[in-house]
Amino acid sequence: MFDSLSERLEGAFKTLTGDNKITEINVAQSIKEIRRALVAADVNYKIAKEFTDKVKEKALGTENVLKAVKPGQLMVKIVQDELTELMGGQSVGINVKGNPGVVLIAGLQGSGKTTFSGKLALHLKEKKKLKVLLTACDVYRPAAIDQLTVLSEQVGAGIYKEPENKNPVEIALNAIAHAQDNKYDVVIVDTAGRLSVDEKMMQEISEVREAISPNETLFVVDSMTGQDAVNTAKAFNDRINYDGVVLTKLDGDTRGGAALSVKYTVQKPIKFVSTGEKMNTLDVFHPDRMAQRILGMGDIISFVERAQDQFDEEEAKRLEKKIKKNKFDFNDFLGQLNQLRKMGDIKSLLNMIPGMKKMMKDIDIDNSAFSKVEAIIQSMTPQERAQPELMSMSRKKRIARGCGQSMDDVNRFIKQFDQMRKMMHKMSNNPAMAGMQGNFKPGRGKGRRR
Ligand SMILES: Nc1nc2c(ncn2[C@@H]2O[C@H](COP(=O)(O)OP(=O)(O)OP(=O)(O)O)[C@@H](O)[C@H]2O)c(=O)[nH]1
Ligand SMILES: [Mg+2]
Repeated sequence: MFDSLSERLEGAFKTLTGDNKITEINVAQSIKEIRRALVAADVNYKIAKEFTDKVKEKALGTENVLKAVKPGQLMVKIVQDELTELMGGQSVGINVKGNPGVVLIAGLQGSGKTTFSGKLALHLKEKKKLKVLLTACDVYRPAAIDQLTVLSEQVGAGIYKEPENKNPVEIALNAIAHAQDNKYDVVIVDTAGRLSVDEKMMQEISEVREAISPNETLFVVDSMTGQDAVNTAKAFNDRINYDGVVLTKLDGDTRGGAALSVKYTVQKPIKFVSTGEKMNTLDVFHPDRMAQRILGMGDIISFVERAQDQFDEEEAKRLEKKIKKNKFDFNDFLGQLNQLRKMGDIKSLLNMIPGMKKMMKDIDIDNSAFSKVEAIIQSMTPQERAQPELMSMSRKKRIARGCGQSMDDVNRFIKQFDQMRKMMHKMSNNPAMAGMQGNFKPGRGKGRRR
């Protein structure tokens, strides 16, 4: 997710590494790079310009206050704050209170409406213990009804459909009556999409909206479509004044423009992001965590949350403690790998772990990518697994022989594990600083001063 944006921003901060104070001149170069990075990520020029103007003002303004902080670190912090702000600042939840609560789903064809409807049903059922009824209001494609029916079975939600009825307003109203009779807490209304914004679709969705007065109208948009996504978001908002945005397909090769500029453009919060085809790949959107991810700091909080869904709280707490004490060991790592396997969509999960993105960069990630690492760990003695700091050259040689991997592989893995462990430890004690000192460590830059 957002790989090239992350890399370019990192480059922008690097231009400041050799300097020990912020000046008009060195900031200008960095700012220019940041702007370029945003524009390359498909953020509209005007938004990018306004963004960097703010960053510049803050950077020059804080110069005297924060003498102790290196310019590169200061810049990262400012950009992190501004990115968070740009994406909405606070996370905004979904309101489904009602008798029943009603959520209307709108968006273009293929944006991921039906998939999201299923995911939201699962989310509400598991996180809020609600009884959910999915309603098929796509009256144009019979297959759409089947698709939603299959999803409803998968996630354990009810389904309401009228295959013969071609009137979405009637179907939606009947669904709500059915929900009241059958004690459903929430009705999710999945609607039809069109290839592009057109009058007929807008008319239909606004009629449904007026008839059922939903608690929430959510606009679903494919983040892969960049600026187009933002334009469509605007067209829909002008017409149906929705309550929130759902960004889908963030697991793909998306540049990030939609996530960064949709809030600014329509002034509606992004409420959820979707990162895969499986039903458990939905995340509540948190602007601050997304900013961290973009800056290559990972998103350990979301990761731990997902982990908590998978195994018990005790285990998550135990890990958190170990990370804090810098005692995260190879057994924990192996345990995590096994949990990940069960969760699917390994790649997007891995990106949440600080440092993991780099660690896995050259590895084609599928389940078999882990076998190498697992073989290495399995060749360690129990003592070595529990105390990574024991690792020595002779031990590594023995491990390499034992698992049939090359010495290089073993060395690399252990080094990366070490880095990851350090970074997780720092993150757990001070998230902002860890990111700065970790990924954006002033390194090869000339004239590095302490
Ligand atoms: N990789 C990925 N694929 C997704 C995601 N969300 C949906 N898809 C896929 O995108 C395709 C379209 O998804 P649908 O949910 O059918 O989209 P829709 O908006 O309901 O489409 P129409 O009903 O035809 O308008 C399907 O193949 C989904 O599996 C996502 O977050 N990530
Ligand atoms: Mg659909």
